[in-house]
Amino acid sequence: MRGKRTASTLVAAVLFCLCAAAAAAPQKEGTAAVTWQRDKVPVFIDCDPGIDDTFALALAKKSPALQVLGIGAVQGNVGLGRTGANALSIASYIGLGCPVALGATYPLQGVPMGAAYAHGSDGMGGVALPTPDRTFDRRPAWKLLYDTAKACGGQLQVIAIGPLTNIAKALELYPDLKDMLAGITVMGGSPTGLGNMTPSAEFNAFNDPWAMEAVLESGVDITVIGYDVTSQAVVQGDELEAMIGDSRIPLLLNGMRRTFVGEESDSKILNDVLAVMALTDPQVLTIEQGSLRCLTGRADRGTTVLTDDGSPVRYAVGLDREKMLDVLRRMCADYQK
Ligand SMILES: [Ca+2]
Repeated sequence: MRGKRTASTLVAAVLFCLCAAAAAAPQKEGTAAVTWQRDKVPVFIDCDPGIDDTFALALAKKSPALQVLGIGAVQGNVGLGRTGANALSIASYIGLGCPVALGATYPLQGVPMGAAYAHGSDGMGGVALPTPDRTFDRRPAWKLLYDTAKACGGQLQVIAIGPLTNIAKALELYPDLKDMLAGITVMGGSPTGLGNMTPSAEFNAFNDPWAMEAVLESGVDITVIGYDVTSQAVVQGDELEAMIGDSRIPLLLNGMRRTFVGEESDSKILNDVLAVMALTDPQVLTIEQGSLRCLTGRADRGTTVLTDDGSPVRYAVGLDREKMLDVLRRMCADYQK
């Protein structure tokens, strides 16, 4: 039960932050075109919320360096019906007024491999999200990505924190897209071979290794934040409670203890926040250059390997956890203003 309480604490903390944001900022119409502020880096976030996706979206919203212009949802942690609904609710609650579009229901091959064991059957650990203030954008996620990239004149950065199906589809459907993107930062794979789905395969890469390989070989400027590094992004429940430090937390916790499903750990790994920090707070990560491929065989599905024959990518090799916590503390403080 202790693990349940701690995991709930993390979700509660984010929802507390979201409540504060919702109270502070009026909601926007989500399907309207968003004007890009030229002093910010325009980003498109493709996600499968997901508890750590929620942290990543919240961090991107609060970063003064970024402007989120579009969000795509993809099957992943749970099915698209839930990841999409979660993305829409989270976006509207934190005041991200950009379009939110539904993407792939299936990986490029085979059937979805979910992670309800880690995120609950609803992807959010049983937390009741608020009713969104808008509907989904009518375009599929890959079309929204393409249109957003065209509008940004080569400046758009993609942050991909779910299986890469939507991104691979976009690159295949729109061959000129690769020349319109400034870069893609991927939370996925594991260059040194530490897995969380198999001994050597990370979840997003395992879910759709065909899409992962297509993105790695796309020719776009790729940065990979793999599980061998994100697995160090552990946040203890008491650390997050200290970040929040508000008396409203116990009330939220009480509500969620009744509904939370899963988690038997005192801590949570916030994999996805590092893909945002790679753009906003690069001092958090140590990055090297190399060449990475994603294997798609029956026995090695989703295993990423450093090779000499792939396209060049940057990939994370180290994390400064204290600096990561500093960024999260700053984010939480911003949501309480
Ligand atoms: Ca994710």
